[in-house]
Amino acid sequence: MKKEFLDLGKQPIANKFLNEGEFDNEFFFNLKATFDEETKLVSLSEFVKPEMMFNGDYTYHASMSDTMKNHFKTLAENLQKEFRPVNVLEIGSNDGIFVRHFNPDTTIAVEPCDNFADMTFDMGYNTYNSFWDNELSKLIKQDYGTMDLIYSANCICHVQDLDDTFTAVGQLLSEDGIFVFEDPSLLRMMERGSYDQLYDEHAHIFSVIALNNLLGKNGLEIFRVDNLNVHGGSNRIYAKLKSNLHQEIEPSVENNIIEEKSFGLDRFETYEVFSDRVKKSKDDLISTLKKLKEDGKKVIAYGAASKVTTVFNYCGIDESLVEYITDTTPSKIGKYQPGTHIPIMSPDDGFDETVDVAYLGAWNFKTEIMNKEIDYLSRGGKFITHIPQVMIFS
Ligand code: JHZ
Repeated sequence: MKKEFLDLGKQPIANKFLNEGEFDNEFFFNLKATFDEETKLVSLSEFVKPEMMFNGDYTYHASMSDTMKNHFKTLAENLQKEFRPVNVLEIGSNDGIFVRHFNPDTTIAVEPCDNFADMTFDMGYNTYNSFWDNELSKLIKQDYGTMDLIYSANCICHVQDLDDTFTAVGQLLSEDGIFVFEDPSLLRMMERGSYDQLYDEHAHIFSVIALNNLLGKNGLEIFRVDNLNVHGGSNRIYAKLKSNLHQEIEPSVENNIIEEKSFGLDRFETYEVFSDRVKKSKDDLISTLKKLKEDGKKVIAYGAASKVTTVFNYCGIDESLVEYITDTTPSKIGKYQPGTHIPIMSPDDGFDETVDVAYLGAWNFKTEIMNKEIDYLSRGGKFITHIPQVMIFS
């Protein structure tokens, strides 16, 4: 049975940045999170149609950060060294940040957003401009045979029907093939109070406990879990076919499950406590921003991440508290944040000496940003965050 524990109010499509004149008739849905007592999976109570989120207007470019470019390069090298895969497929290949490290002759990209599918196609990869499902998996198997490595980053948690996704993976894997995927960690979200990991795209936030149940139901088995720092704390899951007995199950699987259980991720009460923490975070953020305003400070936001859409819409933050948001992504600049309609500017135009405090929307890139903005900090500029609790820092 699914039990609701968090209500983040009416929310728009987090990555649908608007042009002037597009504010009327904007789509909103109820963003609520549920816990499934049976599978222990945390999901949204209402799913948004995938075509409304992932289409030719999709704006999230994975390669906008050096941290992520290095992250995928290192991973690709390690996977090649350890598993020596020949046939490789990526689900949700975005701008090619991962596949670019593999041979285009034996690597397939799957990407539903036309603008990004065009990019990997132009890079020479066989690209299926399509959503991942059983039908597509069968078609690929017919055309190319089985895969030695199926990889996916920040994408499986977007998929609403996980049983279909996992059976589609299982039937395309070669006998010794591996399925590696990484998504935000539920444990880290709960520890850090990062409720902004919840938005339309994130249909689920995974615990290892829940994935162990769901993969197991669909003929797959986790054999390793890596805990990663990226995107506010993620888990990289390595899975294999249950019938593959060569690959040993490593202690990291059980260790993660033990850690999650000791935090209480398998109990509903833990989520009720989290919900109270989120309400307090909202009150603290609004009162801190109001105080800064009263003190005559110029406050902006740094990074128009999807996560900021959740926070600003949930907290009711508008231009009266945060003048504008700066972001380096060309397709976001000149547009307006979904729901709040706060303008997005290039950092070259908006991150100047008039700024007193910047809300760190891209808090998951804190180290990269602190290093980059050394001049801002040394002239007295400050940041504000809600992770792990609301605070101003420099
Ligand atoms: P960032 C997206 O989430 C959506 P978002 C998706 N659902 C997901 O799961 C994660 O990615 C992986 C900007 N920026 O990466 C770039 C600067 O302006 O946290 C981005 O617009 N200056 C697929 O949107 C935003 O911040 C900088 O120096 O929450 C960060 O968005 C840096 C480093 C980033 O993902």
